[in-house]
Amino acid sequence: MMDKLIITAALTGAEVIREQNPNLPVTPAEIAEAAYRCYEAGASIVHVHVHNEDETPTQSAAVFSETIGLIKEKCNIIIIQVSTGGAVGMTAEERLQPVYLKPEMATLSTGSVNFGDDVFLNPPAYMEEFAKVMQKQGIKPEIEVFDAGMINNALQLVKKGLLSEPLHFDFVMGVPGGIPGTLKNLLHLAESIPSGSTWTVAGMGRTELPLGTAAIIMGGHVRVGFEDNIYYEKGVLAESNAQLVERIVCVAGIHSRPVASPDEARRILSLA
Ligand code: KMH
Ligand code: ZN
Repeated sequence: MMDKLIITAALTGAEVIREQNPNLPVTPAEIAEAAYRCYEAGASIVHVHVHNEDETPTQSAAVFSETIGLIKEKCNIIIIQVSTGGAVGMTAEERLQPVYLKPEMATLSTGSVNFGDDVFLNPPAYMEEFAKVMQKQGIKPEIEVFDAGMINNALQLVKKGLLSEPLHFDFVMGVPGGIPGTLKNLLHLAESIPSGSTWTVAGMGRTELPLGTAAIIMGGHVRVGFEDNIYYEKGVLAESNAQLVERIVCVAGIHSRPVASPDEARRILSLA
């Protein structure tokens, strides 16, 4: 029997700007409104990145704190997952700032990967430090897997006592430089994690819908949103993050997979 489907809304990302899609939420108030609309549409987790006023990405504790406060004012129930990936080129200290605000979840990338023309650096020292801080703060990490070897890196952290099972993975597929977003690769990743783990898939661009559909059928979970994909269909920009959530809820319905509420997601993910 499959768990109910956990939908994560990745509302905005470090690499996306309003010029690419005018419906992108940028300010803390816009991000909070988008989170609420995604919750209403069926999301139980919001993955949060924030921006400066000039739209550049930031990991500033002040901006995160304002944004999280506004999300909670609008929607106290949704699970907040902060990004510790931030943007390429940020230091570990910069990236870790939102973790000290004690959100329920935070991302933990377990390996370095080429990222377009850049490199997203996650050497062992970063992974260990990030995992330690999350463990100390009682935050559930979502292990971000941009390529297959990153699963093994996460298992090394388990061996070192820095991560505890059950693990929760996010297969981030289709980043230029990372694992391509094919069904064969998704099957391989899903079969490579320890039994008892949970997983979600974030397919970049046009892979978002087919990989999300596969995850629904396979018993995984799904992430959608403007961080990963700004289009509704080829050449048509999405109107909102909520529109992308609504579509995946519809696909889940077609496949008779009920959608989890935030509290059901907390149980499925063994959140404290
Ligand atoms: N912006 C990417 C370099 C995460 O949120 O944890 C990293 C990223 C991953 O977005
Ligand atoms: Zn992110």
